[in-house]
Amino acid sequence: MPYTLYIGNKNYSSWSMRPWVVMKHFDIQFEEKLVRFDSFAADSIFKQTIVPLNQYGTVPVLVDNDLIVTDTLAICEYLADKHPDLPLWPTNINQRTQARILVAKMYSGYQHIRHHFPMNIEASFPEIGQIVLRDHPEVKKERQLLDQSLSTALQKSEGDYLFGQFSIADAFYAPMCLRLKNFNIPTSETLERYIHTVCQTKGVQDWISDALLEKDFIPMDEPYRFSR
Ligand SMILES: N[C@@H](CCC(=O)N[C@@H](CS)C(=O)NCC(=O)O)C(=O)O
Repeated sequence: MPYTLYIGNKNYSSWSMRPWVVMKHFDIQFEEKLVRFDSFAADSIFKQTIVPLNQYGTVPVLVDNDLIVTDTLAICEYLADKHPDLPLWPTNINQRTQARILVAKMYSGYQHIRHHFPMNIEASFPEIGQIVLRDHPEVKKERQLLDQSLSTALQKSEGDYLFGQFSIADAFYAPMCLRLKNFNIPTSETLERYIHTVCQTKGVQDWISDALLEKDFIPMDEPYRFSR
């Protein structure tokens, strides 16, 4: 039986995007169950559907027969364990360690960028990007750190992705690339090229196409406007 992956709205759910893109990219078959973000209240359809699977009430959730795997990183690690024949992580141990460091940084850091630049694939907010960078030095600082850390990996890479071929690390940074693009955040040339590469990657393109078809306005995910 193939896996089942529970995800949220593709336009907004950056965490859902990551394992979905990994599975698409590596051609791991799965059934997708999209649970709309009607609200995050206890009686919402979203929570009523997700909480029985995941006590934390968040997506993504991966179901593999009787095993339920919650949390993006645990899902990606589980898939890597289940498919040792596929290079979900770089095969070289030094690169794999560097990839895990970047993933850990994405997982626990960049709070200010994540707060000010929520993922919203179908929208474009260049003015807000400028205002936030002007008024929030902490965002500017994170932007520099992000650019520096990705550029360092890209300059050493023997391919177009962070560690040569596409890996979990690139999937983790894909929503970040979309945030930088949609808020028109200035980047180094190296990072700009990488953003372009990531956006052209098959799984990422498929996710973006689906997100653009959604046309679903979720007010709680739209701090900068009242309608599409
Ligand atoms: N650390 C969790 C975070 C997941 C997460 O926050 N997902 C959001 C959607 S992108 C969610 O389900 N939020 C529901 C809520 O906050 O109640 C993971 O990586 O899976």
